Order: sequence, then C-alpha cells, then structure tokens
Amino acid sequence: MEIKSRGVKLMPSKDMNQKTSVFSCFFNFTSPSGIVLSPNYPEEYGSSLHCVWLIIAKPESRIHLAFNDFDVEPQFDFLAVKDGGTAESPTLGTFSGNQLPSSLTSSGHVARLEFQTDHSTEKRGFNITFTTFRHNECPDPGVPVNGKRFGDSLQLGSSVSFLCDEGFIRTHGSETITCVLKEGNVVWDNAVLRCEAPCGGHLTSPNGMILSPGWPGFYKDSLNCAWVIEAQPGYPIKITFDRFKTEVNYDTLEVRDGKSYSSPLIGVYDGTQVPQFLISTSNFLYLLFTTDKSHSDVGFQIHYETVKLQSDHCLDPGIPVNGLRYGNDFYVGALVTFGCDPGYTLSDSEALECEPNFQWSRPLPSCEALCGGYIQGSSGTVLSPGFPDFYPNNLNCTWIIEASHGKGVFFTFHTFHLESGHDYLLITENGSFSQPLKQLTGSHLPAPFSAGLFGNFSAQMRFISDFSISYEGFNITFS
Ligand SMILES: [Ca+2]
Ligand SMILES: [Ca+2]
Ligand SMILES: [Ca+2]
Repeated sequence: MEIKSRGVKLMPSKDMNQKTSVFSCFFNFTSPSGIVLSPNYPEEYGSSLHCVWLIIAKPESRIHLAFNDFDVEPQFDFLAVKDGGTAESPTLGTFSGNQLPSSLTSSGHVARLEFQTDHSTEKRGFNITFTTFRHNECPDPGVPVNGKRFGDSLQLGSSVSFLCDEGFIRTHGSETITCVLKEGNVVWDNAVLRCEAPCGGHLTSPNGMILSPGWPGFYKDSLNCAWVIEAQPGYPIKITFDRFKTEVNYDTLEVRDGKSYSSPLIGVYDGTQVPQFLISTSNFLYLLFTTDKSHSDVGFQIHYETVKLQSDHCLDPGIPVNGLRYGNDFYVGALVTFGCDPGYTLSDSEALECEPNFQWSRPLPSCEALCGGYIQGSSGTVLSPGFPDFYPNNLNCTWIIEASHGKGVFFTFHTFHLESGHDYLLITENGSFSQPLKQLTGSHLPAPFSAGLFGNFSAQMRFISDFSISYEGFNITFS
C-alpha cells in the first residue's frame, strides 16, 4: 500500500504556475432524487479537478440538497452550490473543510454544483442526497437516525411526526413539523427531530432500555452518567445485558442495589465480562457509567423490567460469569451453590438460601481469575487476571503450583499474548525468579515444557505487567 504524507505540503506555495492540466468532468441528473458523490468517493478525489453536476428537476419543482458526508482540503479545494444552471447563477453556498454543511434548497428547478481542487492534498470528498419537490411542497425531511417517521404528505399545510426509538430521547428539533408558508417560501416550521442515547436519567416506566451515549456508535470519553430505575414499591428490577463491551480497566459500569451512589454495590463491570442478568432486592437500581479520557468501544444495550415477586418461591438468582450453579429449586428453604470454570475462583462459597420473605440470603458470588495463589492437584489451570479480557497494568502476581504426582510440572499454553518486552511471565521450579527457567513475553504461543523432572513436585509462576498497554494474557494448564 502506498504511504501518503498527509498534511504536509511538498510545494513551497500553492498558487504555483505548475504545468498540471486540469481534469474536467460533467454530470447531469434529471431523476427526481439521487446521490452526488465526489470522484472516487470515499477514496481521495484527485487533484486539479474541475467538476460540475447539474441537477435539472421538472419545471415548477425545487431541489433540496442534504449533506451526508463532507471532507475536502480546507482553503484549497472547494464545493460551490449555485441556485441555477450557469456558473454565473447566484451562489447558495461555498464549502471547504470537514464541517458538515446544513441542507440547501434551490429557488428554481435547476441547481449546479461545482467542485474545484488544487494540485495537492486530497480528502474523502462528499456524499450529497438530492430530492426534488413541487413549489407548494416542503422538501422530504427524511427519517431521523434512531427514530421513526409518521406521515408522507409534504404538501403545504400537512404535518409529519417523528418518534425516537426505545432508549433514545429527543435532543434537537421537534416531534411534529408542519409545512408552512414563511416569507414567501414553503418550508417546515421546525427542525427535524434528532434522537440520541442520553447520559443518565430517572426511569420510571415498567420496562425500557438503557444505552451507552453514542449508541449504536462508540461512546464518548470523559463520561459520568448515572441512571436510576424506579419501580413501584415491592417490585424488584431485573436488568438484562443484551450487549456489553467497554475499555477494560478504564471504562466501567457500576450497578448498585438502591437509589443512590451510597447504595450497596452489586458489581462493577468493564470489558466484556457481565452476567446475563441482575435483579435488585429493592425497587430501585442505580447505574453509573464512567469513562476515562481516551479509547472507547461500543458500550452497552441493557434492558430493564420490573418483576413481580412470587408468593411461593424466590426469583432465579442467575449464574456468575465464568461459572455454574448447582440447584434449580427456588422454593423457601432451598439452597443453591455455585462453582467456577477451571482457573477461576469463587468470591463466596457459602450457599444462597431462599428465605421466607422470598429473597435470597446473600448476593450472587462472582468467578474471578485472581492475581496469584496456591494451586494444588494432579492438573489445573492458571489464567492471567481478568482473563479473557485484557489484564490490568502494574501487576506482580505469583502462583505456587504443586503437582501431586511429583513427576515435574508439565505446562501447556492455550492462549498467550503479553506486551512484548514490557510484560513478562516468569516460570521457575526452585523458588527463585532471579534466574527463571522461562522468561516469556510477546504473542508467540510457547511450546509445552516441563518444570523439573521426576521427583519435583512444584513450580512457581510470576506475572509482571508495567504501567501501560495490555492484552489477553494467558491461559495455561499444567499436569
Ligand atoms: Ca487539494
Ligand atoms: Ca476509555
Ligand atoms: Ca504492559
């Protein structure tokens, strides 16, 4: 692939008497609607262009231009829109740079777009939708992103309404717009609705959706968004994670069992590790989403609903992430216990009991890949903290592994990805890490090997990560 030098001018001056020939192009549209694209869009448009697009609607019609994308070299490349068919027609606007221009409307049935570029530096260009409409009609307002539209008539006097999709709220424009005559022009009396996922809110409907701000795109940096879900007294709230992905360690969603920041913590979630669902004990649930100053991801889509307490049993307590549940009876007096997938440790091994008030006696435990520990058995699994999400920075974890068979500890690597040259996994069999048997880093999956021979029962592992950049870490079994 060709590497382009961007933003760097190779010539000392722009108004040069260079011997480049100008490339002309001409396009002609007579259809009632269409799309105008810059040459090669969305690839770079080319230098020394002079392109003209003529849009010719039926007589008694007007033309509406809506900019979907716009990126041309500021100051040197231009798009001019003329209110008529000739170069001398009045200019509706001249555009340069990467600010998306507002929509334009011609006064007659012909519009002319002229695009001129200089000899260097090319950008993506533009993507413009045009529609035509009659003199006593308003231009097609389109359908708002994340919303719906009701009504098709664009005639003078008629109205069109909009509604945001579930989880989005109106941030701009109006829910109903009417085509009116204003200062001799036929125009909409209000701006079209804009729907966005809000940063926080107080939600009182019996069910709904919580989306990270920016959804379905990436969320923004430096967010601090709090939602309080309130159900009727006596009704707990269930939230279900339909989608969840945030920057590990830095962008977190905190869930609390109550109405405020001081209510008991249910969990703090980041990366992709969320339970399938959570249920509050009170009729409030508090969610706080905080993001740091860099790197974002798709965020989350969470459904909430108020649930009815059953009068003869407890509600499904759920299953921890990376874990499993023993016991499927939820009647009063029933006990359920939990286990974890290999390599994970249960935060609380006490059983949950369904109490006479139809509430569980303790919160759902979690399964975590811990920083270090003592692992004994004929075989086992060692995971980097947070696995399968990226490991935290500034780790110094030591595991002691004791294989009951005494034939050396044989390691097999299933996943291995550390920051090369900065984060290390050290393995030894004599208790000292000053001259370890193995010092591993990078993303190359190490071959299986044995720490010690017959007569050796134990091996030690140490994982060290520095202050920045992390990856999936490791999933290693021993036998
Ligand atoms: Ca240019
Ligand atoms: Ca971030
Ligand atoms: Ca690192």
